[in-house]
Amino acid sequence: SVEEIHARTERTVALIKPDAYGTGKKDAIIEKITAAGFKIVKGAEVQFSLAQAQEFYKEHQGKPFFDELVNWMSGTSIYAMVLEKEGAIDAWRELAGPTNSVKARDIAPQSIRALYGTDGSQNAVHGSDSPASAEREIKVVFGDEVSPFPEPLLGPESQV
Ligand code: DGI
Repeated sequence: SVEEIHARTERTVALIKPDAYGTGKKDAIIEKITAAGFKIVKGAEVQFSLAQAQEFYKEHQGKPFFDELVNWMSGTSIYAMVLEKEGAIDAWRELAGPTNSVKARDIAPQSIRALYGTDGSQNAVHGSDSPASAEREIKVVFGDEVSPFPEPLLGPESQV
């Protein structure tokens, strides 16, 4: 049914982080994203304020790597996207690969983090980890500019 299709279609946040964006890997990463069947609902170069980076990563507040992470993520431009497809949240994390780019090169050598990331702190891309995170992160990055939810699919009876 239309409801079932709609329920499985998700939006997620993809960020191309400074180590990949600053070294010109955007086009190669976007090629992998579109080849995997994602629709890019929105894409924009952004630079986080420090407060915005702290808000984005607030679940990690207090951890030893927090300050370095938010300073790095707000120190230069990144490329932010909202991706959409069925099961987008898990599908994008799968394509991105394991958190640590060095380990990713053993575990998932074709993943984006293996190919374009640096190490355990700087790993090329971000992906939301749940529907609630995706909704929150879309608001932190894009405000009211982008809806966290896909457009409802219209059945033939709705099309004039
Ligand atoms: O969802 P992920 O990005 O895969 O991982 P996460 O939400 O647990 O962590 C967010 C980012 O913080 C991650 O992409 C890299 C960094 N990070 C996570 N764990 C560590 C870390 N950085 C350092 N230096 N050490 C860590 O243990």
